Amino acid sequence: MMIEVKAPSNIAFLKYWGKADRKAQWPAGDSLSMTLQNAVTMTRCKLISSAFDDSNYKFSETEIRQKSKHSESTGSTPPNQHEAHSDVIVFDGQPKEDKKISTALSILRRQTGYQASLYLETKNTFPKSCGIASSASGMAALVIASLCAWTGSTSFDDLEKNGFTKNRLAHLARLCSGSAGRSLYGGYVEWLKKDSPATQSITCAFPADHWQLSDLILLVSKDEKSVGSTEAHDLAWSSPFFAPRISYLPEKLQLMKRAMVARDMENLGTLLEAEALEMHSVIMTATPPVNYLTKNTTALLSWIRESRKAGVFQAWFTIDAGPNIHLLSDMSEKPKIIAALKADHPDLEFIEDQTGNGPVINILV
Ligand code: 2P0
Repeated sequence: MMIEVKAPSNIAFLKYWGKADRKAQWPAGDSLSMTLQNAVTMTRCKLISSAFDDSNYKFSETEIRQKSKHSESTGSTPPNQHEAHSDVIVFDGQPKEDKKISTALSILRRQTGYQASLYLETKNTFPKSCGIASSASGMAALVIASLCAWTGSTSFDDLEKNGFTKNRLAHLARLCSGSAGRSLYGGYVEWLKKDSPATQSITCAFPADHWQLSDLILLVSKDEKSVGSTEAHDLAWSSPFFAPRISYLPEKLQLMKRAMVARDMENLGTLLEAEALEMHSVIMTATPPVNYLTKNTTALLSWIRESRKAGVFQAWFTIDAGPNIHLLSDMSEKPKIIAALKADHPDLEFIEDQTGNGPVINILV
């Protein structure tokens, strides 16, 4: 049986930046995100119960001989108790060695005890390095798909009966990549630091139907990041702005949630822009400093503020750890923003997204 999981990415309103404990994936502060609808990773997964039953993948003669010996020696051992793994990872149609995926599978095996080898085929609906967190959707999809295969589950109800609630899955995803923990739920999701790694929490703060927002993702640059997020997280502590930021985060979270309760876009938008610029100030004043914003990014930020002031549209920006811009607004503003983008920036590519409902599991026959 093959399972297909569609897991969304998310855009942080309040940013997870810096870790209090790297090994435990305990964040330095609280974060809040909006789950996306269209930017998803699709991952197909099934158990490889023996070397010979996977018609999608051709092993070399040597591998077959080795695996055949292994199968004989383990005799009637059920697939989930095999100790040696020979996972097959296919990315965009090509078999691939992926360090992030194999590290994540090691974490999952250590945390859950499941050992069986997996066939995993994965692709994204959005281009790489476009300002959408592919590790968030990718790791969320990987966790759900692997646990479905290992436990024989075909739905979230099944997973729960087998001991894997959404909450447990969210924490497993967090261990693979922090922001992925927030992609287990739809709507708006908060990840609270609390007092210890064991008490940190990930929960849905508002469902998607509380407030549907448009997110137009402006593709300023498709270049690979020079410094990855995991590495840049570690530099946060060296910025003089990091300590004051951390002390103010709980209050900022409350201000954002109050604006969301009132569905007050202007208030939320003002907070979103200040938050994104604050995170980038920390990043740019770290030792060594990192610069994710390009001159095209800053030119567009000015254009957004000028257009808003001139009453062309009402939209506010946020930016993750890269040069691309997420433009958030009420759904009713979207046509005006697209018209202005086409008029003033005809060559700028953008992706249309909005508040999403969270991951789904399908059975493929
Ligand atoms: C976030 N970002 O809250 C922030 C805002 C980027 C900017 O979480 O090391 O890929 O895998 O836990 O989750 C990017 O960091 O880092 C991130 P790891 P992750 O979405």
